[in-house]
Amino acid sequence: MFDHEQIAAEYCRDGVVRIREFFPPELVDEIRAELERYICDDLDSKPADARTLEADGKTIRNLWRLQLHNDYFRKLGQRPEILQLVGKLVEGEALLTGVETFNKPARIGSGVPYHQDNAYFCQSPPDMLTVWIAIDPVTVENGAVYFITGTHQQGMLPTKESGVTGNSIGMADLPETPKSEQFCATLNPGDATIHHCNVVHHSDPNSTDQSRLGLLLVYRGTHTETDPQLMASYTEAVTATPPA
Ligand SMILES: O=C(O)CCC(=O)C(=O)O
Repeated sequence: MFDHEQIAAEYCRDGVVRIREFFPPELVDEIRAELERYICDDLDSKPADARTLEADGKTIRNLWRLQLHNDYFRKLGQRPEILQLVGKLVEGEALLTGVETFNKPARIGSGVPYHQDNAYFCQSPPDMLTVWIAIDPVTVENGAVYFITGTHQQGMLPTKESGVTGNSIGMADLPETPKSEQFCATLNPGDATIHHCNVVHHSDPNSTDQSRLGLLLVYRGTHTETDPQLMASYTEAVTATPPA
């Protein structure tokens, strides 16, 4: 179904690869409907850290830990064809560790500061990645994710607390690569990117009338372990700025 060799080659070189039509339109519709149902029927009964709100205090910025709170999304993330592809990229057996959303709602969706995901995941070796699936169209204007290709080969760069709710740890120094030279992941619904946990990326606020909903499936190789030093920095940052 997926061209594993081509995807792996691009992922290894750039730290990010775009895959068109990762999910068919019917599945995108089904995911949207289940997210709406979950928010409407289930979310109130979940712990506060099952979601992060935007600055208005009511609009959802992120849903977290859907793999624990919702059978549909756990099963989706454990589809054999995805585990097989991801296993090749994490160089081992793929383990689903997170299912979440970055909703980026129209007009009030907030930005995400420059970061490397492993500042949050804290894994060694860094054989961990995110499959980011577009549910809405993703455009330059509504807040596409920008990646600095090749930065996954630089190891962990210095971090600092960001003060951003839902993205508490960012990079200490802003990268020099201008946005015009970064990879802007514009996507149609059903398209996806897969990015390495050390590739530097960020996204802008959404100032348009079009929502930019993304569903994220996060995996690590079963062989990775938590790095105590990374975890100490992350714990300080998330304690200073909790997700909820
Ligand atoms: O969806 C976004 O705007 C940011 C996503 C992100 O930071 C991530 O996938 O790690």
